[in-house]
This record gives sequence, C-alpha cells and structure tokens, in this order.
Amino acid sequence: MKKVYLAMTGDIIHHGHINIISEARKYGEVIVGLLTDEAIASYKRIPLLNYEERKKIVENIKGVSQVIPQKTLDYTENLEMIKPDYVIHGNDWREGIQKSIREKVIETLKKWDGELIEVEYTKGVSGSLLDEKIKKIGTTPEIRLKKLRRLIELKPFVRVIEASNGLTGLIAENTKIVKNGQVREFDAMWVSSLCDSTLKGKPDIELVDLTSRINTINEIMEVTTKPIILDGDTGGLKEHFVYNVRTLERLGVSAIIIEDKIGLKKNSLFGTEVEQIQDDPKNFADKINSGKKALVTDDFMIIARIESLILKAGIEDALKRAKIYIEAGADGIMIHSKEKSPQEIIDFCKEYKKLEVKVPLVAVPTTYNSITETELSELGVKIIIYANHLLRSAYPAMKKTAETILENGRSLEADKYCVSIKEILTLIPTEEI
Ligand code: SPV
Ligand code: MG
Repeated sequence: MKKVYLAMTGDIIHHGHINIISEARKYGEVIVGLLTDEAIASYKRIPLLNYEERKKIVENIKGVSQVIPQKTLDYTENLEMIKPDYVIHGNDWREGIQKSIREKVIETLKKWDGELIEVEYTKGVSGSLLDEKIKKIGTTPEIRLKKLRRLIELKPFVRVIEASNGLTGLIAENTKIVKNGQVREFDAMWVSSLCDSTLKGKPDIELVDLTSRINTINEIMEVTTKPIILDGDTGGLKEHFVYNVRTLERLGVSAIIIEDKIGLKKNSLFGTEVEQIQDDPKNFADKINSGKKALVTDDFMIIARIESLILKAGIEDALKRAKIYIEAGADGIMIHSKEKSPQEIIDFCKEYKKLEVKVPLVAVPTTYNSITETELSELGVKIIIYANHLLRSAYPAMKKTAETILENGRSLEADKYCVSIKEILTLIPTEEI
C-alpha cells in the first residue's frame, strides 16, 4: 500500500480536515505528522490542547493509520524517515508564509520520485479564521494565568511589551509582522510601574496604589487575552504582599515581579544618582516565601528582581542573592542593569547558567538595547521585556502636536503628526452582536 503524509496541528478540528483526510485515503495509508507543541508555538499561538491530547483525537479519525510527531514546520526530517509516495496539502500554501516550506517538500520528494498532491482547500473555514473567532470570545482568568508558564515551556523565549491601558493592551495583543516566513508578535504584557505612574502624571515611587494598578489591569484585561506580568515594585510589606498576590492570582494575572529594595523606592534607571537601599537578602527571601505559601494555585509566578547591578553591589552579590531567592521559592529571577553596554548582563547570565538550581531568567534591555533577543536567549534569558517603549514613543509625538498648535494658532499644521479622523473613528470597531 502506498504511503501518504499529511502534516497538521489537530488543535481545532474542522470539516476541512476531514475532507483532506478522506482525499488522502484514496491514495494510500495516511500517516499524520502531528506538529509538536513547540513547533506550533514557533509560528502561532500555543495550542489549546497538548500533543498527547491532540494525538488521541487525530488517531481516532476515520482514515488515519498512524500519527507521528513533526518537530518543526519543516517536513524534511519526517519525509526522509518515511519516504512517503505522496504528501498531501491544501492548495492555500502556494503563497504566503508557507511558500518556502512547500518548495522544500517538493525538493525532498524528488529524491524518491514522491509527489505532492494539492487539494482545493475547503472554503469558508480555516484554523486562523477559527482562531480569530475564539479570540473574540475572550478568555478566562484561569486560562490567561496559566498561559505564561506554557509559553515559557514552549517558546525559546517569551517576548513581552508594556501595556498601560486598553489601547496599549490592544497594540500588545494585535501587533504582528511576518519576518523570515514566520509571524512575529508579543507573547505577553508588562504592566510597568514607571508607565502606569507616568500616565497618571505621578512619579514612580509606589505612590500609585494597588487599587489603581488593578484598575489598569482590568482595563487591559477587558480587551486582551495575552498573559500579564505585573511590575510589583518592592511588593510592599510582607504582611500586605501575602494578600495582594492572592488578589492578583484571582484576577488572572500570571506573575508579579518584585524588586529587592526597601524604603522609598525610586526607579532603577536612576541607579545610584538617588538614594536607594537594597533589602537584606534573607528578609526579601522571606517575603517571596510568604507570598508563595499564600497562593491558591501553583500557576501564579513570583519573580524576584535583583537590584545589585543597579546599586553597584556587583555580580557576586547578584548571584548570591539569586541562589537565596531561588531557595525561597522564587519562580523566576529578573536581573536588571542600567548600563549602556550589555556586558554586565552577559557576565551575570554566564555565571547564572552554571547554577545547579535555576529558574527562568528575565531581562529588561532598556539601556543596554544594542543586544538582540536572539543573543539574550542564547545567554539563557527566557523572558525579555520591552518595558516602556510605547509610552516613550507616544509622549514626544503628543508634545510636538501641542507645540505645533500653539505655534500656529490652529491645528492644520499638526495634521501631519496625527492619524486621520476616519482612522481614529474606526480604530476600535463596534462589536457585531
Ligand atoms: C518599570 O517599567 O517600571 C520597571 C523597569 O520597573 S525600569 O523602569 O527599568 O526600572
Ligand atoms: Mg517599575
């Protein structure tokens, strides 16, 4: 019997899949290359069901003989192994991001005179269409909360951008580009204390209280589905922190990052220009440990932010603290720096890699932004946060517009800095009920 190879994700099964499987069956026995969770996460959202769950469904579809894992979007490894007589695919991959994958399949099949069969894809249904529909339904606190851990598990690194209100939340949720044949987007959102305070015209000194921070979070949650990491400043008093983490967990926030400072907190990017005191590591470890014990689930993450490099206490001190915080139950370590050069971060990461017990490492490359995501990822950084760039780019644009109106005594000259009225009116469409 001839062999027919069909690659699929099998996450949301629709009649288009059944059509292609029954078509494939006409040519021989159908072997499904089921994309692994990592392979799916590499080009779109993380799957709703994990590999084993999806396998159970797909191997029970009539006409499927066998299900094997396909570890990358590229078919080559599996094709070389199976040497199928046919590969079958919908004809919708001739253009767009799958075009190069298709070309490689054709090349590989040539080696043993295999053939690519392309069937008319089923109109009116597609995985991405259903994805959009699911997105519109929204999410639940539990699903959102758990998503961050899944992303850390499945992605080489998690890309995070600041969100400080509904609009920036939508930018974080919807901004996508296609690069090297793959869709690139942000995986999660950072609710920054600097941006949240600045947008309220307040300094970043823990003045904006948790009730107000939660209002911001709710505003973002209303219009997004991606996970949220909260900048929790110092976490406040341990006695308060234990209550606050439970509130955030209940809301569906995925993680809080707290920094090991005490007293009046100032923004880290001031460095030693202002007086800032680092907490005693045991004290801070106790705060983390108490927070962990107070949580209801194992999903919510408490990430310890080490300020040793900011306060010029050195890499040794930072590493010593990392060990103490990990032992206390920290689910991640954030190392921060305000140097222009990434060198001290690179040095820290190299030493951190040698630790016996590690947790995911977080970096915020604001000042040392010559380093790329790929370089940070190779150094072992798992979460990369772009902490304030939306606010920092919006502010000069708004200021320029205000000045231009003053300068001209009218707004005509400011038009070139503004989106059109038509665009702003339709930016947020009314939901069709
Ligand atoms: C923030 O975004 O508020 C942060 C990161 O804490 S930083 O501003 O670099 O300290
Ligand atoms: Mg902050």
